[in-house]
Amino acid sequence: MSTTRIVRRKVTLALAVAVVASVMAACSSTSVATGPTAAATATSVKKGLTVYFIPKDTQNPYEVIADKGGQRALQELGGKVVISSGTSDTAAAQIPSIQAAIEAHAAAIVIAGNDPSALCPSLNQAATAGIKIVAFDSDISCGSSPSHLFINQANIEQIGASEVDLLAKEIGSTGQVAILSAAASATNQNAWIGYMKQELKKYPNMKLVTTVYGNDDPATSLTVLQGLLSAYPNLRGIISPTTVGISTAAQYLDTHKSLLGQLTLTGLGLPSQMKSYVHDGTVKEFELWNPDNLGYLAGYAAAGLASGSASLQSGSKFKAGTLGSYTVLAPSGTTGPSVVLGPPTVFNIANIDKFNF
Ligand code: RAM
Repeated sequence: MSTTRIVRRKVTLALAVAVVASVMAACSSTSVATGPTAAATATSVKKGLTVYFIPKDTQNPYEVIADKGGQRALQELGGKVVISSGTSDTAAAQIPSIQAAIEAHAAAIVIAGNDPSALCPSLNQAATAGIKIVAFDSDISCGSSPSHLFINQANIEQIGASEVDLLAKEIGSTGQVAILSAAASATNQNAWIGYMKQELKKYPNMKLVTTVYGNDDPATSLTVLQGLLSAYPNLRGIISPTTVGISTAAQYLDTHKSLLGQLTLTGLGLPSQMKSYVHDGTVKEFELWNPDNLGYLAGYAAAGLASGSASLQSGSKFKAGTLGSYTVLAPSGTTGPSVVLGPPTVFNIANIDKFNF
């Protein structure tokens, strides 16, 4: 029998066992709440939990820092994290990691969605096998199948609007601007871009000419950046709402300083990657949150959901170690139950040396 078939049989068996177990649990007790909006039933987190962290890819330094935060959380809780993903930002590259989590009988999956809907069937399979689903960084949009908690880095509208405001301030609210994004299917970038477009309405003299996609790959980001610069020689500003895009663009501008007389770059960046460009004047201001804290919060949320000490119910609270207590927000728009880490920080020459991520 081929390996694939053995694996498939194992998964089917595991799913059947999980379904029987959940039916038995539902039948044997009426006091245990099992629905997606069930209130928290336990007061502490179980030890020995395995949480699969599935980042957008395993090579993006931002995702690596976020996963380390998750490992820190599970270490504190007496559990462990398995980091698994592909090397390109596609849903297809993440699906084998979801299957691996199912086979390993993980307690929870924490995933950064490379696509809002393409991951839903696999995640549904995981949820049916009893695995709790948490999205972080980039949300999934699966309706109620499976239900999940989104750990949001910061208010979506605020991120989008503030990036436009930062650029407007630097270019006197005038001229052609462009966006250098990550993958075209990335939920987080697309949500922020939606709010950037709304905010741009406040600046009638700033014109968004195009959005290009570097797939969070430095080489692709550089290629699309060069294409952008040759197609729009009068471009005044670039917003790159991705740490990979902004660092690639900053590196390019650093070696093509003549462009700086006309072109301003801002967006979302890691202070560690951007420090030298701020010091030499290539970039003035950009923003971000602490990705390590994002992963840590997601780790606590996943462990809490798997233990029954956290729930998806609006207004319910759970403890996230040194970060303190967090409250689950009610679904709003296309976002289901979520938790927000906190407001982003704007970095510039005055504060950039204070940050180590
Ligand atoms: C990149 C990724 C990630 C995003 C950050 C700001 O590293 O696209 O999803 O949150 O940038």
